[in-house]
This record gives sequence, structure tokens and C-alpha cells, in this order.
Amino acid sequence: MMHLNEATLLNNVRRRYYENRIYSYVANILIAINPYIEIAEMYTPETIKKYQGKSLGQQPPHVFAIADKAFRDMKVLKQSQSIIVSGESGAGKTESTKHLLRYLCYSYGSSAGPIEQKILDANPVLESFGNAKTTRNNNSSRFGKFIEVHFNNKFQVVGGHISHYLLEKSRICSPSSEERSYHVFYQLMAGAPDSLRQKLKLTQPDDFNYLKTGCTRYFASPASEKTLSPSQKSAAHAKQGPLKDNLVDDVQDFKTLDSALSRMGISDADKMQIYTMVAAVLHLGNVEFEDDPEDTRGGCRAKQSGESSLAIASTLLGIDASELKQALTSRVMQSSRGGVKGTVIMVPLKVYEAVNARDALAKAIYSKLFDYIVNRINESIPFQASSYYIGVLDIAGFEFFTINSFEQFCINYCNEKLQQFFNETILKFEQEVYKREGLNVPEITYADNQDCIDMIEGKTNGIFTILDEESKLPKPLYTHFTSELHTKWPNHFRLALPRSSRLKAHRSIRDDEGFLVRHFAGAVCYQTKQFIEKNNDALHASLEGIVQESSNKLIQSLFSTSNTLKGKLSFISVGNKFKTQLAELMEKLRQNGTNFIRCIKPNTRMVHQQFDGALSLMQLKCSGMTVVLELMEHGYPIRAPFRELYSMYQSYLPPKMQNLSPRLFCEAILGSLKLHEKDYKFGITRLFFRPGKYTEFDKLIKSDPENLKEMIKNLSAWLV
Ligand code: AOV
Ligand code: MG
Repeated sequence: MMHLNEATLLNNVRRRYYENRIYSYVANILIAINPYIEIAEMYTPETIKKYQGKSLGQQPPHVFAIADKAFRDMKVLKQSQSIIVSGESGAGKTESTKHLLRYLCYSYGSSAGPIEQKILDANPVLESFGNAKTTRNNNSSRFGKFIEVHFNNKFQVVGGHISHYLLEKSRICSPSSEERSYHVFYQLMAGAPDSLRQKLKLTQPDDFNYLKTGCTRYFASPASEKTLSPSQKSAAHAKQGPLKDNLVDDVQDFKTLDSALSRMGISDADKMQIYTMVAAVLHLGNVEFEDDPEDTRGGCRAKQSGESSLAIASTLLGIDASELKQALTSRVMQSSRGGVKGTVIMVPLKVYEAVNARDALAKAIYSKLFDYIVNRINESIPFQASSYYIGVLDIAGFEFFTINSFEQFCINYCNEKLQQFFNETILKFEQEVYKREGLNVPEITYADNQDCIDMIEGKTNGIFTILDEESKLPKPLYTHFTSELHTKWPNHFRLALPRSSRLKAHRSIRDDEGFLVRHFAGAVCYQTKQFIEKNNDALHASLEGIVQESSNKLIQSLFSTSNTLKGKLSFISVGNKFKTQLAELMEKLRQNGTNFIRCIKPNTRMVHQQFDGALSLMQLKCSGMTVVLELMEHGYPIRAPFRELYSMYQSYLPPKMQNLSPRLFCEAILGSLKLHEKDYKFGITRLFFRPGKYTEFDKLIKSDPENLKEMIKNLSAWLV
């Protein structure tokens, strides 16, 4: 494109999208628009071959081209590479990631040998346990991941490694009405053999509290629907909606999951333990509580109706039923006076406290199970003799909803960091181009977001630190946390009271219930109500105690490693852990070569051939593409190889002037045009224009015959 700005970029990707050309480049950045339809010919083995060893631009823009560029850069520069895939929910990050991995494994592996197969097998497993149907995406990843494909010094695939971030835990206990919990729950119920379902006492999604707040239907293809029993079918039709989804098929997906686990070397007994934990979470959710009229201290007891669930859950978890009951309805406290430990007392819990304890246990089991599964995957993929790797980052983009909580806060913090990295990298890249082309361009500066990052992660007064300090108080209160925040950051440009927001939706939040952060991509108002709970990963001591003593080996090992501080109620801060993980990730990213893929969701209805301009532009902005354009605006954004200009303008000149070399040809034209010298620069291989100046150049030649004549006259003089 010769005229590069927000509007032309948007128009161009729109036009290309309607022609099913979903990929485009801005500089080295790939923009990928979700087609919401399988474009089969785009990903065939033949297409893969076409991109092997080709530099960017030799073939039409493609996610494969980025994979190959990363591979070639790794080889030539002898440096590990990252591919950062970003975009909002449903934009196509995970699909792009899968294409990248498939490309690398097929092109540079030993034709899908055992290692490559394991790297590819990791996906269905991760998706079963970490993906769910949401209103934005039927197969939404509810965790972030960085998948490394490792190569030896001959640049063949020799291993892999997966790091994962921030599995969404609130979904485990209460998916919202049109969404589902994690796929594996439904896959087990729809796809597991009867014998297994009976063993685990799994019936219908509607029978479980943790699932019935959400959409309880199964997804199944017409073919696999035939294998559902009548009761499964009716569950499938419950809370209606079409049964079919192109990519999610619970019946088939269970088979895929089960065989992928086996191929990973997970034994039948271990698989059984994994499924058992999944079922235990569901049964645990059916244990309900009521006020205990016999308890004078206002405690609660498990409801009679949930007794059988309690029994099943405790059997599956390998815990004694009465101990579990006690741990859920009371808490052990050690009275201490003057630092001397006193007697152990049992404090009965209120109904809501028991519910919280139960949910905390369910979430801890599931999220530790997820960690365990990722570990098992990593163990199954060898990791020997690796010289370099290509890491693909698939993590949620900037989020802002009507109500934003701790999860959005963490993900937006992560996006601030990635955005800063993006700016630094692109800027560096631009300056490298100028240097390579021998241009003498002064340093470019850009809007920095370091102040926002400091405010969030700063050691002394950062938001995460203030939150952790609140949690350590004897009686933590979110309202106190919020006012502390406002006290410690008065009059800071990045932080404001929600009321000062112009956004109507936020007016309902009181000052002490929230705060507003002006992120690089826009202002987001956070509701702090659940920040303290969501930031705390620990179980209360008596629960921690009983799971550690479980007779179930898996449960025991899941909880044995947790960093329980000896004798003290542990506090594991989710924010702090994420901060550390993210710092490690950023360290890797900074050491590697970098490639960016920006995924765009063209419409919210998830349909083919519909391009919502405003929605797409918003995403281009949030992904920092406009910053790129701005950056280029400060330099020489329009650049064209001499050869290209030569073929474009050759015909306007008299024949005798046409046989110049392309560079001389360009020098001749520019020498005879009355363009200001500041407005263009000659590089080694191409000509660079200041913003808007190419248009002027083009007009001078094409649309003004008088001027052209004049130019030819000048040109003749110039050539002499
Ligand atoms: P996400 O990873 O960006 O969302 P996905 O990669 O899961 O989004 O894509 C969402 C859906 O869009 C997929 O299930 C496909 O139906 C469709 N899709 C995406 N890319 C393609 C493609 N290249 N070709 C065909 N269909 C595609 V999230 O994980 O929700 O942030 O949290
Ligand atoms: Mg995803």
C-alpha cells in the first residue's frame, strides 16, 4: 500500500477478507482475520510445502510464512524465536497457534514422528481441560500458554515444553447462563463408555450444581449424536440451541482426549485417576448446606439431600466422609496469647462460609489437576539436546466488559507488558530498517506505558502489593483495599475513581468498590468486590490437612507440593505468582527474536463473510497497530524498491529515458521534480517517503500534463 493510515489499512483488510484472503502484512506483522469457515486449501500439505524456505512476501501473506520466517531466523541468526499471537476472544489465536505448530512439526520434524505427535496431541488434551464454550467463542481457551518447540543443532524438532498461565477458576463452580464449564465435564458424560460413567456416578449435566447454572447441552456432530443414549440426547437438547458445532463435538472429543492421553504414555490407571478427580469436583458441588438449628454458635450442616453426593465425593477423593463434612463446615483455629500457642478450637462456619470452603476445594482440585496434566504432557515430550526453540504465545488480549474483575485486571496487566514489548520491538525494527538502508533518521520516540506498569507491579505501592497487604490483615476488606489504592495513588493520570468515568455502566460502582485504570487501549473500570478472594489461592488449614492425607495417591501428590508455611495459615497470592511468571516470560521474549500475529474477529455473530468495520478498527487499535502506523508516520512510512517504482512509472517517460537502471531512474525523476528534499530519502535498495509525500509525487507525474512536460525537460537537463 502506498497510502498507509488507519482508514486505508481497514479498507484493505476488509476487501481482502471478502475475497477470503484473510492474511495481510503491515511491515512484518501478520494480521489474521477470522474467516469463520474452513478454507481447506489454505492449510493443505501442498500449501505447507509452498512456504518452506521462502522469505516473507514471496508467497501471499500466511501464518505459515511467519512460522517459516521464525525458523529461518532461528537458523541464520542462531537465536531462539517467539511468535506472539494476540487478539480478543474468538479472534483465532488458538487456531493460528495450531497451524503454526503443525507447520513446524511437519516441515522440520521427522515427518510427524513420536515427538511431533506428542506436541500436536497436547492440544486436544489442553482444550478438554482448559477450554469452554463462552458467548464469544464456542471453544474459548480459559488459560494462556507458551508452547516451545525445541530444535537440535541440525534444526530438527527434538522436544517441546508448555508453560501455562491463569486458568480461569470461577468457571468451575459457576458458569454463566449461556456458557459452559470446561469441556471435559460434558465430554465425560456424553462420550465415556457406560461402565466408566457408572463408576464415576455421572449422569446428566443438569444433575450437577456446578453445571446447571450454565448451558448444559452437549455438542455433537450428526454422526456422533447417533451414539448418544436417549437420556443423553435429551440432555443435549436441554436449554436449546443447535446441537452441532463445527469444532466442538463432545462425543468424538472424548475419544480424541482419551487416545491422546494414552499416546502420551498415561496409563489406564492414571487416566482413571484423572477422570475420577473431574467427577469428584462435580459431586462435591452437589453438597449443600443449611443452618444448623442445634448449633448454638450459629453454625451450619450439610443438607440431607446432599448426603449421597458427599459420600460419592469423599470416596472418589479418598477422604473419610465425616472428616470431609467436618472440614467443610468448621475451621480449626489455634488460640494464641502473647505469641504462645494455645488450645485448638473448632470454629463452626456459616452457610456462606461453608459454600466458599467447598468451592475453594473444588477449584483447588481442578486447577491442580490442570497443572498436573500440563506436567505430564511436558514429561512425555523429551527435552534433550536442544539448541534453540520457537515459542508460540497464545494468551488473551485486552479485555473490557460491563463488569471487570480480578481476571480482567491480570490479563490487562499482561497486555500492558506485551504492548510495551511490542512498541520496543517494532521501534527497534523500524530503526534497523533505516540503518540497513543507510538512512540517517533521528531517533523516534513514542507514548510509553511504563507508568501504568509501575503502578500495577511496583514493589512498594503497586496495586498487587497493596492487595497482598490487605489480604494479610486480620480482617481483609475490599472496600478498605480500594480506598488504600486511591490514597496511595492520588492524582495519578492512570488511576481514577470510577465515578469520574464518563462511562455510564460504571456509575453503579461506588468509589470504595472500584477503580479505573487508563490502559494503553482504553480506560477500564474494575470492580474490587472479589479481588481479595480471587487473589488468594490457599485453602483453609483443615481442608488442606485432609486432602494431604487422602488415600488417593493423585490427590495426595497434587496437594503435597503446595507451599504451606509450617503451622501457619498459608497465603498464596495469585497476583504475585502471575507477576513472577510474566517476568520470566518477558525475559524469554526479550532474549528471542520476535514475530507478531494480530488476530481480528470480524463480527460478534461468529458468521462467515461479515465485516464489522467499527469492531475491527477497535481491535486494530487495541492490538497496537495504530501505534505502528503512528510510529511509521514519524519516519518514512512509505517505502518502495527502486525496481517497483521503475515499472510503475516507466511508461510516463519518453522511450530514450527508459533504459536507465532502476535506481538511476528514480534519482532522475526525483531530481527533476520539485519535491522538497526533506520529504524523501534514498536507501540502498528502496526509496522512502515522508507521510503523504508519495501521493504528491504520484500526482506530479500522473495528473498534470504541464508538470510532466516540465519534468521531462528538467530530466533531460539532469541527465546531461
Ligand atoms: P481465540 O483463541 O482467539 O479465542 P479461536 O482460535 O478459538 O479463538 O477461534 C475461534 C473460532 O473461530 C474457532 O473455533 C473457529 O471456528 C474459527 N476460526 C478461527 N480461525 C480460523 C481459521 N483460520 N479458519 C477457520 N476457522 C477459524 V479465546 O481462546 O476465546 O481468547 O479465549
Ligand atoms: Mg483460544
